[in-house]
Amino acid sequence: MSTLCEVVAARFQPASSPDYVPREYLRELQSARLRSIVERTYERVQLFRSRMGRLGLHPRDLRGIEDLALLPFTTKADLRDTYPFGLFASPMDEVVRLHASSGTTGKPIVVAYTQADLAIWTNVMVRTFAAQGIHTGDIVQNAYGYGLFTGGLGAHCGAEALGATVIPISGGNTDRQIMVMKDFGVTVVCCTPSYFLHLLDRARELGVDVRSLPLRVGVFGAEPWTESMRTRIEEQGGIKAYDIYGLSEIIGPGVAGECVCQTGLHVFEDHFYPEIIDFETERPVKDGVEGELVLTTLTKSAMPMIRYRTRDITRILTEACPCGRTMRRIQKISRRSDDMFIVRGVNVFPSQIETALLDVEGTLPHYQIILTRAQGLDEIEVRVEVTPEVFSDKIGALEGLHSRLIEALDRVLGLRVRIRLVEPQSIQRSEGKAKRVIDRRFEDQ
Ligand code: DLL
Repeated sequence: MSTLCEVVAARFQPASSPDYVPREYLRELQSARLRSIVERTYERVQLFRSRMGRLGLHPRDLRGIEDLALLPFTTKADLRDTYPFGLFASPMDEVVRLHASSGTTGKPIVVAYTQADLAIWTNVMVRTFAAQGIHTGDIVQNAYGYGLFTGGLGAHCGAEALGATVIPISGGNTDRQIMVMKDFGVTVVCCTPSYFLHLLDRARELGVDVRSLPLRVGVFGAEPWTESMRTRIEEQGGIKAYDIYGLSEIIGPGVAGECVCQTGLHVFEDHFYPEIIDFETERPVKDGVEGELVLTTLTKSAMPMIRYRTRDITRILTEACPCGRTMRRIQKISRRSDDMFIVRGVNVFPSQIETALLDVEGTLPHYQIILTRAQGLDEIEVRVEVTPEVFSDKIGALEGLHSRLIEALDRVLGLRVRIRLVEPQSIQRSEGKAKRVIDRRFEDQ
């Protein structure tokens, strides 16, 4: 019997779609596009030209994609240092849209699009949605924030161009989201995974059974989420939950997305070339090895990014995807190199904590990590919501859960962590990206 993936692969393999181009052809295309984007950036962006100069490099030295690693990196600090428009490669009268995202200091980083860039963005969003089985006739509730954040408008233009019906509801006002979902017959929802969990909780409180609604697909991204979280979302929402990845510096959502096989995110390699580098040596690693994702935009005009250091940690998957797409996949991004924190000498990633918590029966996927320092010693406390059943049960159930969680975290982190079990709904919900870590260690210093 055919698997779902094979059926879909057979049905949706239009010869003209770039998603299925033979790899040899793709490589030629990537090489040609790289040469031309490097030339453009060299001519128009002072920072890039001077870096190339320092390395003794000229665009004509570049043969093709095989020489990518010769080129200098670009970082978030470069965007900060050239704030607001210093990395633009198009004159302002060709720039038709600006977005912004948080920087490492008080100022945001600003990104720009020409008409052609917006068309590329729409194209990759259409391909993402199509790969997730979304089509004309679907009713898409777009609860990503509209505004400077790229999530809202990115998903909006893609869903509209695909031919679906878009509800541009933006983030927030959860009761209204639930009403709209129910009354408008919504079939697809786009938002952060943490916000969707909040929406599910609130729906339950309002007596709305999301499983009985026509909703069938969720397109979740903008923050890391684990496989355990996916299982909860799919079970509680009665939907298929797909991952979508992107970042403002590269284009916004639509750099990569899962197909119905849910085995990694296909990178739209005809526009964004992925490399994985080793943190220490900063050299590219082989496919399959974990490291930091570095992306090069091959086609964007207004703000080309050459070897942009995303800080996101992943690896390129080597096996072919059963869906038949030739675009390589990256593994779900579980963490960033810079959300790592160090407690008593131990490197900790929030996602490790999340996975350990969710593997223990009786917890809810709402948690917060609080870091404090007492007499020079770091303390880590994890506040986690427990299910109403556990919470209303005898004290024994809470105590049992408490020690199971301590053990689970000790096993994963090798650290004694303080656990505070809190009642459902007591951790503040976010309408966008969830704030998982509160670091108070340096407040009084
Ligand atoms: O979050 C773009 C986006 C909007 C992606 C909607 C998906 C859906 P920024 O605000 O610039 O852009 O944040 C980019 O968010 O470098 C990752 O660390 C994180 N991120 C984005 N998508 C995912 C994901 C948007 N699917 C930063 N999984 C990135 C894990 C993600 N992390």
